[in-house]
Amino acid sequence: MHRRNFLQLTALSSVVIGTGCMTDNREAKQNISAVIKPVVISTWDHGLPANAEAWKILGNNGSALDAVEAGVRITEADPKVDSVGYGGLPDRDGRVTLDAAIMDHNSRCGAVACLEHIMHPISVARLVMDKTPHWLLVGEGALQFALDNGFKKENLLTDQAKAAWEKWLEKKEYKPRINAENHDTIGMLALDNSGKLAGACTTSGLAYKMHGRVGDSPIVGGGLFVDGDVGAATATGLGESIVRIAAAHLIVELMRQRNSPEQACKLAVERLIQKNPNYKDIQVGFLAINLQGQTGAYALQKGFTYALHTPQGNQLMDAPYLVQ
Ligand code: SD4
Repeated sequence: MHRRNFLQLTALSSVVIGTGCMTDNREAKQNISAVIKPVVISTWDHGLPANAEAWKILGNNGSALDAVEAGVRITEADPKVDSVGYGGLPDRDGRVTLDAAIMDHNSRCGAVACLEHIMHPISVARLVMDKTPHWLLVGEGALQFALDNGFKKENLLTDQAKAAWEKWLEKKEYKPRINAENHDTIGMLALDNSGKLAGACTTSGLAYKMHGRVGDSPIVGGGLFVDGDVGAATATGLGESIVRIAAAHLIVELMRQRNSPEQACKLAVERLIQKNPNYKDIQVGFLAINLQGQTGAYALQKGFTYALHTPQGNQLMDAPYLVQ
């Protein structure tokens, strides 16, 4: 269903969903007739099955934190999604390396970066948050921690991803790629029935990157940020451009200044353009949610879709974008 139709549908119901059409604080305040919850929003079309999984928890009064972890695990295990978990495209040495982060309502955070051989980096990130005094584990240390905690060592390089990498190698470039097309990272944000927020972000990062390269997704404040007093945000797209503006943190701070989620995402895209002279060659998409359950998105270029699940249903939406 298209965004416009979805808006018509929600307009018929008694709640008003913040679509981000609101551009100032007074309007934003006036349009909040009820808190919408639970709500879950996630990047790209594979957000639909991920949202559906999260909804099994949210719809049963479960926690946003459990919901976002369960939701993105669906994408991590899907071999058809070539930018997340199993089936992810490898780095230029043929190694699948994964980044993930999770945050709760109280801004507790856990993350892993450059983790190999583990199907569900998001659950390792959750364990880093819950069971260690640290927030981020990387590489061998992250793998060791996962194995010590019962995770299985697996081969995550599917035949299809291997074939794509071998084809890439034939060009004999062996250059890390900066691209606009490989950006199916899943970022998911949820508000549960008790009014608590959480977020998760998980990715195999840029295809054919240098070994050891880490993007924005596991970086708190870059690809993910949650502040239970305000809202939450997540990012997809070229991590190197996203961290230059600490995008997820910026978006949450813009919501703190009473911008609607969509307006906050749009302002962040504008900032990203200012700071990244190569903005025409890249893609970036942002998602945000606030404590009222209003959601919003904005992209740099055309083509960013996201999935929104409210009590009215699970819908695919086209994000507005800035560069025509
Ligand atoms: C990264 N933001 O590693 C991620 C890329 C992405 O699907 O969105 N990939 O830079």
